[in-house]
Amino acid sequence: MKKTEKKIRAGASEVTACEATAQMLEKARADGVVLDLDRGQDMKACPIGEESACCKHCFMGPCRLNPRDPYKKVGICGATIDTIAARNFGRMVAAGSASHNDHGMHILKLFKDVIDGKVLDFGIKDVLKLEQLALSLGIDVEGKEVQELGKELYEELEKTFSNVDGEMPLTRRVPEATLETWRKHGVVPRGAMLEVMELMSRTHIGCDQEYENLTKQITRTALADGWGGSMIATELSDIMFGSPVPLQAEVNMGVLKEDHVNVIVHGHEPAMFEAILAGVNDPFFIDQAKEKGAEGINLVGMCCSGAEMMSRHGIPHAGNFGSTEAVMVTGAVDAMVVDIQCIKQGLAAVAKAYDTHLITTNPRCHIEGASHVEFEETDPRKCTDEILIRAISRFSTRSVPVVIPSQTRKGIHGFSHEYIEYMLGGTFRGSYSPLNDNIINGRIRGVAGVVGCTNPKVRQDSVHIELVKELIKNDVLVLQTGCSQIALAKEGLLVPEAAPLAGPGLAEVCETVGMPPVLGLGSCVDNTRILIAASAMVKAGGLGTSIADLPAAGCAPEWMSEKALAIGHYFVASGVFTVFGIGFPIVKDTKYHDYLFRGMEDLGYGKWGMAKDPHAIARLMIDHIDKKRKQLGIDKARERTLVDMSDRRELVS
Ligand code: SF4
Ligand code: MSK
Repeated sequence: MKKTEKKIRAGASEVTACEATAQMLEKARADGVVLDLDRGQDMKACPIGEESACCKHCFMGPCRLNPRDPYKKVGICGATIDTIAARNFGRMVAAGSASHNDHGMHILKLFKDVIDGKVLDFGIKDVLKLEQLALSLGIDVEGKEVQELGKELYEELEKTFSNVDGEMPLTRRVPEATLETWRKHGVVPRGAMLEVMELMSRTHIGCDQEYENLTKQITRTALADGWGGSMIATELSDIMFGSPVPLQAEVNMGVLKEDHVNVIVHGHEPAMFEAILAGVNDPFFIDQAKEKGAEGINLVGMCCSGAEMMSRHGIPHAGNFGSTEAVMVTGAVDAMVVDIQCIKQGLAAVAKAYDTHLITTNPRCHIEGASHVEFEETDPRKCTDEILIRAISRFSTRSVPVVIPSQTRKGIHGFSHEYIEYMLGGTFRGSYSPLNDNIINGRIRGVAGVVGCTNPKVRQDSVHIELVKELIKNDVLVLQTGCSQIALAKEGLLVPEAAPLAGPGLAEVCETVGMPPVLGLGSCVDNTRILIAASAMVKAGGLGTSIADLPAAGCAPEWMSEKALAIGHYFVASGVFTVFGIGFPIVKDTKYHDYLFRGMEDLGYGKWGMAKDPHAIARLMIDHIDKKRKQLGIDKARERTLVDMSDRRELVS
């Protein structure tokens, strides 16, 4: 018997709330294969590292401070717990911001190549959005052809990464009062490369050792993510591949088909997924698959690549971050194709155990044990055709039993911020005013963004699900992205029929408009859609002058990545109370903890919060929303009124 098999582990349904994943975890255990969900139980996190009470920024250390008595001693260089915590937090934000900016910069490069005619397989699908984005940056669009306008837009957006002074272009979309707060504190981001570089430099031994000053650069670096690289990734992907509009898609492992060649795409960048979509619809490959005895080719997404393609094209989705290893236990995955971010190295061993092709495609992300087929935008089909050839070949020689869980759920996905505006305001006067009106009159209590990862430290999906149910029950409209959106989609909440689960006010609005109480906006990089929606709410009027005034809150209840921390901090810096579940990598009862969890709000930003239990998280968020309602003087407006026909007409007109 293997050593790993002796371990006493929790039952599969205690590890995950996803029945399909639990079924595959049990099968993996029976097969003697160890998945991430079990490795998560086996790994005991270092408590000192978990709370950032250690520093390894130089080789005099590593230095460990006592998290129970954090002011008892300092590092060899004299660094205090506040300096160490701020530096560690800052480096996590730097890494997260770098990831999104790297993603955004590659999308911008692709956009340039499309405009210059160097890449011919992609084009400009949403010309209206191209013009709107240009206009929002002060570019005159009158009489300009797409190519000319695209070149001007590229030159402006390129400053997002290369600026060494001034203000990042997309900060022009920030509500004036929020921008003024940033200017007052000197945190308006300049260029993303500079911000990440400066943060890494300032966190070096013997540099910035004052936590408030360090936090300024941490804030600027996070804002360079949300209002920089991430926003560029979302906006230009919409322009090139089409802006999402609501459409129906199926979620969970039951989307796999035993009699089809199953190809899963997992990662974050849309280009490779778009190219493979063209390939699977090519009659040549369909015939090839049929020749090998398959009924066809079944293209499926996972994680954030999947969330993006589901929102844009209705491609089925097999599961979120916590299910990417488990899905291969089905034996039905003929190829898992990956690009960048959130791709566990453990996939390689599981792929080997189930005779699945694990194929990396991006020069920035190879994995030991996977095969690599490089994706080039100038010749995308070279890579994706090779993937299909391998997947079809594996189908015809499947050597492991196929067991596919039956679970699937239909949901409505693809609520871009433009569509939310249209849905609420109508064709001729798209506006966020009806949303604001419903917040002011109390039918909707406030808005919450519930986003982020899954983490084997808690039962997969369970905190997302309980939290969102509690929020909508209390009339809070929930916007979702990333792996959280998939958790709720699997639970069946992304349908208009879920309206009765909402409180009476929110349910009334959902039924009138025909929308779900939980709106799925896309991948984790698409959190910027929430920033734009929040800015539009401020601009629509009646809810204050800055994002910090809105009755809104955010949460990543099962977060795990540095990207999530960067996202959290750009929401805090933009004015949003942001609660993280799981834990927070800062020692409690320190000056630095107090600064992030209270002091930042006094400066006009949002603030951080932390709670593990979903009901405790909901309480924190709802209390904050109620506090903001009170400050706005709309706390008296939550009396229930019956909606008559003229009210309904007003809501939908
Ligand atoms: Fe220790 Fe200071 Fe070096 Fe950190 S930078 S490892 S606290 S001596
Ligand atoms: S993939 S960052 S696990 S949301 Fe965007 Fe999911 Fe979190 Fe990765």
